[in-house]
Amino acid sequence: MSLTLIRGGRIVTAVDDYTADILVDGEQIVAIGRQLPAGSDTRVIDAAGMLVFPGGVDCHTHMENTFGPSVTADNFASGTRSAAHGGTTTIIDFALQIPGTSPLQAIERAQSKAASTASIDYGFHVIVTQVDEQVLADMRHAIRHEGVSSFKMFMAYPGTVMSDDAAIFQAMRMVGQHGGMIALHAENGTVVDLLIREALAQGHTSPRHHALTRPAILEGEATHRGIKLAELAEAPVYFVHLSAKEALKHVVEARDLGIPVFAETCPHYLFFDDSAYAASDAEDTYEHARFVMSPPLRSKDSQNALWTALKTDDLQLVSTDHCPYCLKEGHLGKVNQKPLGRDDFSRIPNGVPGVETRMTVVYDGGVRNGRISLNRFVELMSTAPAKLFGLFPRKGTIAVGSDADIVIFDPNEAHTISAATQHSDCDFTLFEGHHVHGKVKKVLLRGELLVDDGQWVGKTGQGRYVPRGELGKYW
Ligand code: DUC
Ligand code: ZN
Ligand code: ZN
Repeated sequence: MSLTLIRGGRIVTAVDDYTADILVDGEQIVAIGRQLPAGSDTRVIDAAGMLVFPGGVDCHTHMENTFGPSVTADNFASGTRSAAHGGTTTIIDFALQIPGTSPLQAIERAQSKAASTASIDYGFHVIVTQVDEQVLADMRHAIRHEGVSSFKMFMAYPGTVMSDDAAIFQAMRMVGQHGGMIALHAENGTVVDLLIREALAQGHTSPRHHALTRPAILEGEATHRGIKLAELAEAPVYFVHLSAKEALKHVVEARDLGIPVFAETCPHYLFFDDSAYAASDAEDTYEHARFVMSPPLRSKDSQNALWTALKTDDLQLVSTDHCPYCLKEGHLGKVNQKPLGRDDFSRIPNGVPGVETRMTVVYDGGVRNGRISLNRFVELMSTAPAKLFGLFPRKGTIAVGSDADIVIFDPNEAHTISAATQHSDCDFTLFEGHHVHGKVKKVLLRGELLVDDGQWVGKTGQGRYVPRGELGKYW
């Protein structure tokens, strides 16, 4: 057994804020108190003047995920190292059901990619692309026996991953009875598709047409429809990457009625808006491809509404949707990246990196700017995702008996974010040049140091699969 004493830090959880020592024995926290004694064999970490948070839980990442011809730029090795540097110690990634195959095979495939390469803990949602009786039975099995209790379904991308309303309803009805939850990508896919075809036919090929063909009203419509389907199915529902006030209003309305509706937003929607597309009309498709994600960036009004909703718990958490594609074709040998859509915005792979910057930018822009409290920050970054997705109290808090996933954070250290100093295999960050206060200094995963004074000291493969329990215990 190895003992570690984290001495004198300001421990912040979703509800607590006090200065104390944390004793870690092996993988877990075994004591919290003032002036805990250290034996000669105890490693002591001085955390005086530092904030001490539970490790971040990012429940929306795409490591080595394949969408059409493109594979995301981070695999589990690079992506989880990058996450750890940003203070995240658990991710929930995606396992894609290839139509005609079982969700259980999808889990097996995802497990084989992550098992020996992830350096932080991980779980999976299955992306369900086809529903029949056998698939429903396999989903039930996944909840009970595989630790996979959430499933993403797409209301967008017809012809590839989109599910129709009946399939979504069937899946919701089943998971609602068995402790699971459907996570929805809410955009009206067939109308978006029509708008894309019309834009291209008129010769509009530049990236800003990505945003123009995915209007907020179509996110609002799909969100409303998803809520109604969930209501009828008597099941909880979760909206991924909620970006628009037109969608948020339906979530707020449902939650006010006590319907179990949950939603995340992402840092890119909190810090960027659709003015980013303004100059992208001409030939310069390449640079503005960096802002191609789905849903696209929204209005300033939407952005303000998202911040308010984070404060009032109308939105429950901030995930990254870390779905990185490089700006430069061939960077680290990666192909079919953003330049794929140089002449046709609809071919630009949708997604941006973010797993390394999530905690820092939300701390700086949220806590330091007075938009959210420190406790709320921890809740959004760690506790709420752990509770919603069946990881709490093993993850998501600092408590005796919890995994010793701990972030030591200097609230005052100023630095400038740059892809050049990050650890992702992606060649850009949306936050390039942003000057922020607050830096992740040390990160422990189950008692092992991964990051020490900003330096990587972890090991590839030391992450572990965390089976998740049935959901609904903490709503
Ligand atoms: N949705 C996601 O959640 N991630 C990447 C692409 C998308 O449309
Ligand atoms: Zn999505
Ligand atoms: Zn995603």
